[in-house]
Amino acid sequence: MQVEKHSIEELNQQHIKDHRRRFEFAVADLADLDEVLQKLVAFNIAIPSWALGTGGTRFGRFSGGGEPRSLEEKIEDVGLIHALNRSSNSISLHIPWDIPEHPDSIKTLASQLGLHFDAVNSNTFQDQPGQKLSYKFGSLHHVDKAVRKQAIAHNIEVIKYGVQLGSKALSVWLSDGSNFPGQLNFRKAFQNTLESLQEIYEALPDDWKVWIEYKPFEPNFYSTTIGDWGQSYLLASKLGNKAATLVDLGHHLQGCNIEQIVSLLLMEGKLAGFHFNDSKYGDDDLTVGSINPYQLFLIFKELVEGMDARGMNHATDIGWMIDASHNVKDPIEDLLQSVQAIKIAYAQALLVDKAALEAAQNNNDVALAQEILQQAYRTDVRPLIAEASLRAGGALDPIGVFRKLNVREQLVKERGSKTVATGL
Ligand SMILES: [Mn+2]
Repeated sequence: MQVEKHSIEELNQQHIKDHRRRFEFAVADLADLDEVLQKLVAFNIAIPSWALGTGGTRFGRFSGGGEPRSLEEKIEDVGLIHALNRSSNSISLHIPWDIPEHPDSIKTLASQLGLHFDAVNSNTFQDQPGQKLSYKFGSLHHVDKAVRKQAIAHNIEVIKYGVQLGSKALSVWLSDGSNFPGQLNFRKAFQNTLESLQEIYEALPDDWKVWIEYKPFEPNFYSTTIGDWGQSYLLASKLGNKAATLVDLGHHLQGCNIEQIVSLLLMEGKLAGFHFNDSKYGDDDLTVGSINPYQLFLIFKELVEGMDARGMNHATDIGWMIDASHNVKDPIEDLLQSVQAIKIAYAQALLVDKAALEAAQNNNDVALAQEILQQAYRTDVRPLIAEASLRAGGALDPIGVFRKLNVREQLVKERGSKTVATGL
């Protein structure tokens, strides 16, 4: 199904007076309003193909109704999200969960919905039916060269799918690691990983990038071969200009200063992309902004400042993607909430008085520096996000429209109540 533009406009009209009043109040003191709104309109966040169904945990999975049954239906769902918020104009595919059997028709369907294809993701953390060799003890770092070769070939195959769809990046996350001390020679594991990545790197088209994601633990609980940003950065540096580090917010130990990592990776030109989610304990994959919105703001403050320092385009020079799992919420509502939270943090970061902050830092005026940051963070920017959505043809209140139009009920009618999307 599709949400008609006129349905969104009709519902917007019902709230336009309240919106205007809130908006006028919110922007009264804002000097560069047009610039901020333009940036908000341009800012899009990719939706991963595995986030459109209800996820599970290792204890169970409680699927909702009307989940997408095919890649086509997943693309339709991203189209729905984009129609509502005008901020989700791309989809990131996971191979082999979402192999495009007919790339041309998939591409056409996506472009009809105003979508393109973001990074493609490989998977060597599971064995697939009919697979010759097992990844039980790792993939690109494996002690057996034959296993490494199989994993390399898979990544090269994923690049080929991506080329057919117009993607420009391969995103690699390895679960390779060890569960017990003594299981692994760290140096050999790293060296094997590097050599495997070098072969994959050689297969990248000229205008492609490879994004190297890190994670400290899970599924392995003693060591992970690409466990932190240092290990990812080391690999990316040795590989070359087409390789960079991908930061997933949930892939850090508790208390880690993620904003500082982001700042330095940006400084070195090695921040490739971002996976947004939120967490309280570990890699919880919760809705963005649901647990620690202040941290998200501090990260965006570094992103904006660091990208401006390098003259980068906020919207397009870094890969922005949600990587979350929805166990108890409607996946589309959850994704709409995540995108809103990201845009709120981005807008607040755009409001930071950079010149005043720099002066406070140079004067060691610690209290003033904090005041300046929190002044931006405590500004209610929701009317700006709503105005940006309105100007781009989206809904003032995306979730409200999703509910008022009974979108999920219609999807259940179309697809059935016992559907299960591919993914974790
Ligand atoms: Mn991730």
